[in-house]
Amino acid sequence: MKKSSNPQLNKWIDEMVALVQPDQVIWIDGSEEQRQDLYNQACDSGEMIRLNQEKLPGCYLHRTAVNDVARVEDRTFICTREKENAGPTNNWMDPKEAYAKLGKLFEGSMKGRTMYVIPYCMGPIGSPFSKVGIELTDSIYVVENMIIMTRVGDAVLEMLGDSNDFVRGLHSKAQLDAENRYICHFPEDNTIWSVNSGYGGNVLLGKKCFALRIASYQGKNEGWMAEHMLILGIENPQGEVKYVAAAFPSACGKTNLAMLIPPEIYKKQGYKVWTVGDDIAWIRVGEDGRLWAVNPENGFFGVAPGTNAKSNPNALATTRQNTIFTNVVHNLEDNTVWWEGLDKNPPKKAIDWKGRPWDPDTATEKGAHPNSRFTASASGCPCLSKEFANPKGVPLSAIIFGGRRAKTAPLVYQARDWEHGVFVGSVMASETTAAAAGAVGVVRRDPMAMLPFCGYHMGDYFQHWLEMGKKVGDKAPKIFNVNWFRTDDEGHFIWPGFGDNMRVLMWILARCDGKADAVETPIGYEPKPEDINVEGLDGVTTQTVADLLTVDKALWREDAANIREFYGKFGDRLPKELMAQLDRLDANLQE
Ligand code: GTP
Ligand code: SPV
Ligand code: MN
Repeated sequence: MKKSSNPQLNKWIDEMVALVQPDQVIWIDGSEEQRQDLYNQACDSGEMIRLNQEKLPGCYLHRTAVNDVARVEDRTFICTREKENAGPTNNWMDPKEAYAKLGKLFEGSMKGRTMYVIPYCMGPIGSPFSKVGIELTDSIYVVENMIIMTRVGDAVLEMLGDSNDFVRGLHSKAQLDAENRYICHFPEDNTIWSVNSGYGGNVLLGKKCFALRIASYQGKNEGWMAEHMLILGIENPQGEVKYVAAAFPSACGKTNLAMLIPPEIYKKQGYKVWTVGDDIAWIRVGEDGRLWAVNPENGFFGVAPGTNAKSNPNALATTRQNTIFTNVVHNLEDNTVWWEGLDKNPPKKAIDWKGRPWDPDTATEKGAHPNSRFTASASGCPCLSKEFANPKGVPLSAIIFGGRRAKTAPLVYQARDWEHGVFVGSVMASETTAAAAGAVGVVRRDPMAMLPFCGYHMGDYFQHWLEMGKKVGDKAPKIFNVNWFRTDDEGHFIWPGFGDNMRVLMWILARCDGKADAVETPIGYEPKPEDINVEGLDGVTTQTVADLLTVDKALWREDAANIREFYGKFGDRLPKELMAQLDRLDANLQE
């Protein structure tokens, strides 16, 4: 059974085996043979369904338990020894109590089951910036997802060698008991324990648990940043590529922006967009003193509904091979998949995400869960950047924040400088989505889109942002805020979004190059409406853009009051620079 020559790793695995008591232990070696063998087993047991291999080669369908379809923020804990260090925005549990409580739930939870040992690497294998994790799990679904989302297998063990520097992740589906579902992080022990769930964000421990919650803590201590950001490159007709990173909350458009196809007016000039990442960025100061971003993942765990040949042809193409679909509609007519917003032809013979026969003509419920997802390999993405696996990453020209705001936030504005930009990120607000369990459409503060993912005190996190800015000085990326989601009185989105977001990116890049003007407003710099190109848009004019850029002072005053209340939570751990920024906003709004 023992396959590693790393004594610390072996010792930990022995302890975990004694706790969960599996019938056998299998090490994931990264071979295609083992991967196929596990798919076969999962299809035999019914855990996965093999889809039409002519239309969707290498593709599978999985349905989770109906009460286990999204991240569970109220059951997610940061277990620091001092409560204060988890901060006011995280749930906290004493590590001793958490180990004891979850230990009971883990005890014997793998009896009669196989435990898989997944050695995985976040970032390209061998890069000094990459980090190793080991996930122990009793779920083949988790194994197959981790194989797509990360780099796994023997090569990772080789990279780890005898080092003790790896994140210890333990996951068991246990009984999938929602009442005893816990996702606990022990940043001071490099450890993650997740029990009683089988849903992506709760169980693919390399993703949100490690690459954001644990890594944000590591980054603070080691002088780098782990952020909930997409990374994309925009190539101009001369072949020069500029990179931007953007932080939007869950289900607010990162995958879509990362895979954007430029509108015709830009395409014909020769502009191209390249995807480096769609969810997570690890950001460091490079040798040239600029900020460089790496995508630590190796695949995309994307929202299925709304993905179609018009909104996101690149994402759709990415999912046509070697993809696991979770909680979408099973199209029995040709053994493929369907979801709301794929096309206007829902299958007549189908099974819904709950596993029940589903007829689009009589159905009263959606066929696919709003948070149904695809797990697709980056290698299948037609617009994958050639820098995707560059261990140095890509240099950032701009950082963009954004969320879903029906009113208040304008289409785009620029922060006056880094410090103001940190303020803009820290006061981000967005309507909640189906990516997390709980109410949908409620506006909440979600600083830097990291509210559910920051592994330490959010006040210290803001301070870390300020310090990173000091390190890069005038080489810092310019900071912007966008909102694709303003609505009219009937609740329809005004801005066309998707590929047309390129029009806003073009102003952002022009600002970075010092080639575009701006208008100073109480909240920051805005474009002149005529500087957002609307050529070729149907029904959207420069006047529409002007409307999307309005700053309603009354609404903003309400927002500022709400920000002050939010800031109050952080007490003396809120950097004074941010309070000064808020005072300045208040003053600007009184004028
Ligand atoms: P996570 O994977 O949860 O982190 O989500 P994400 O930020 O990658 O969001 P994604 O790109 O998957 O988009 C989520 C939803 O927002 C989908 O239903 C999209 O169709 C919709 N969406 C994305 N971009 C736009 C846009 O520009 N305008 C509008 N109106 N909707 C958008
Ligand atoms: C998100 O919710 O931001 C996601 C999906 O990217 S999950 O991996 O479930 O967190
Ligand atoms: Mn995400």
